[in-house]
Formats: sequence, structure tokens, C-alpha cells
Amino acid sequence: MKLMFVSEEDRAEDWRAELAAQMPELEFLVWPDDAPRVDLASIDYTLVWKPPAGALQKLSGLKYIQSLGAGVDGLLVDPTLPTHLAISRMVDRSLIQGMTEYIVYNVIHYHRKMGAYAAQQAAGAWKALRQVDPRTRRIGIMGLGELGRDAAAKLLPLEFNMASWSRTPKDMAGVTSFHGDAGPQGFDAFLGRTDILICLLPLTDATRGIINAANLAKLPKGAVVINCARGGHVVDDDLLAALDSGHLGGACLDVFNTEPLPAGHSYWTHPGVRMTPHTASLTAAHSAAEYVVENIRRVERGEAPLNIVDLEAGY
Ligand code: OXD
Repeated sequence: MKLMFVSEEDRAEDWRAELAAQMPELEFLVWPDDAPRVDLASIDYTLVWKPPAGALQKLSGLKYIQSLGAGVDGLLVDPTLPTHLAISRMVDRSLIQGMTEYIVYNVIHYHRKMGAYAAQQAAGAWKALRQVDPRTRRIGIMGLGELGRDAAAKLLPLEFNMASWSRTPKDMAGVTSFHGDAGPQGFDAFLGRTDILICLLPLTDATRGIINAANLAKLPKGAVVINCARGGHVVDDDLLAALDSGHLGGACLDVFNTEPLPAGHSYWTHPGVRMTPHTASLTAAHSAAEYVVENIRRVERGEAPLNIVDLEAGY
């Protein structure tokens, strides 16, 4: 059995070591270096993150496609993607845990006004700021999949006022569910009650640019945005305008329309922006290899891999 690792990120050696330990019968190859020396049609499996367009089409013997990321938008943009194959999203304990850490950390940063205290320290000011009861702090998570649920589950014991918004109704104890566009449980109502907005949505035609001027205006004054989904969810000029006008109290951004974020982009220096380089949570081979091996074993037994992407929905 052969697996071709196709990823712009340089983490092939971690995966080689983990897969060799857990599935020694699997030959591990890396795109593009190993491509010229193998019959590409003989490759059974692939592990991919943002593959170059056309690469997967060349692997004509693939049995399914394993995404290295939870989000698969970087795969679906390839017009030559072999769509007859099942694509499995990455669902991994450490990926979920990392995202939850990032969200909890940043929620508490804003909730406890740590940015304001940092500014006071820089100015040599000793001043207590009003402490807000978490039960009145309204957190809104867009997207209640595996990542959103875990973050909500870890925020609930801190007694935040939790809500979620998704395309279809979702049930989670302690979390008020909003869904769809209109009505008392729709998107506008969700935005109107949200002080800390967390975006965990998949990037699809329906969600691209969802963090735009019209929707930001529906948030209460002083609300903050935490985007750890995709840069394409945000209309950058609208977000910057909402920060500059003071309507938005801050933005924590892990993902960007162009990555790496170009030098000179306003986000680098804007006082209202805190940013990380798409590292809110990284798929770690030591933990996720188990999931990949399980999927390969399932496919070898003639079963479907876990967490297959719905191509129509885009996630
Ligand atoms: C992912 C990511 O989709 O890291 O997993 O962005």
C-alpha cells in the first residue's frame, strides 16, 4: 500500500514517523519529490492540505482522500478534484483541544479586559475596571460542529451566556440555538445578542464574506470578533471600518484572506487587532495518525471512511 503526502506545509517527516510506527506496511511518499519515481496510478491513499491544483487528479488509483485539515475549502477549489472519491475531514482530539484552548483563552482575554489593562500598564495607570458577570457576557459561536461543541462545552462551566448559530437547528444543553436567516431564532437575532462572536463556520459560497458591514452593524456596540475559521469569512475593509468607528471593540484573527498576511496590511499594526499566523490549532501527527490509520483500515475492509464531506454543502 502506498500513501502520497501532498501538503504545502512542511510536516511530512512527523507523519512519516507516526504512520511507519502504526502502519509499517504503508509506503510513505511525498509530493512532489517522490512523484517522478513512482507510478502515480499505484498510489492508494493521500493525506492533503491545500494541494496544488491537478495533483490529486494524477493519483488515479486513490481509494479516498484524507484531508489534513478540519476545513476542506482548500481542496474543493481545485476544479479537477476527483469528486467521485469520498473526502474525509480531519476530526482529531488534539485539533479540537487546541481550538478550544485558543477560544477559551481569547474569550477570557476580552471578558477580563486584558487589552485595556495592557494599555493601562503601558501608560503607568493603576485603575480597576468593572468586572462583568460571565452570566451577562453573551458569547455567540457560529458553527456548532465538533469544534464549536467542544469550545461551548468548556465555556459553559465558566457560566457564560452561550448561544450558537448554524444553518440548521442544533441542540446542545445550555446553549441557545439560533439557525437560518430570519425570525426570532435567526441570524439577526443571534448577532443582536452577541458580545463575543466566534466564527468556526466552514467556508462555503453561503458563508463567504459573512462578517461584513451589514452584519457587524447588528452586533451590540463594543462587541468583539474572534475568527478562527477562514479569512474568506471576513470582508477586511468592513471589519477595519467597524474597528475604526469604535462600533467593534476588538478583533482576534487567526486566518486571513491572503496567507501569509502581506507586509504592510493594516491588521499587522491596528491597535484593535490581535493576530496569530493560522495556528489556532494545528493537526498533530502524533495524535491524528490514529484517525488516518483507522480510516485506511476501514477502506481496506470495504467500509466508508469516517466524516465524509458533503460536496453539495461544501463541508
Ligand atoms: C483546519 C485548519 O482546517 O487548520 O484544520 O485550518
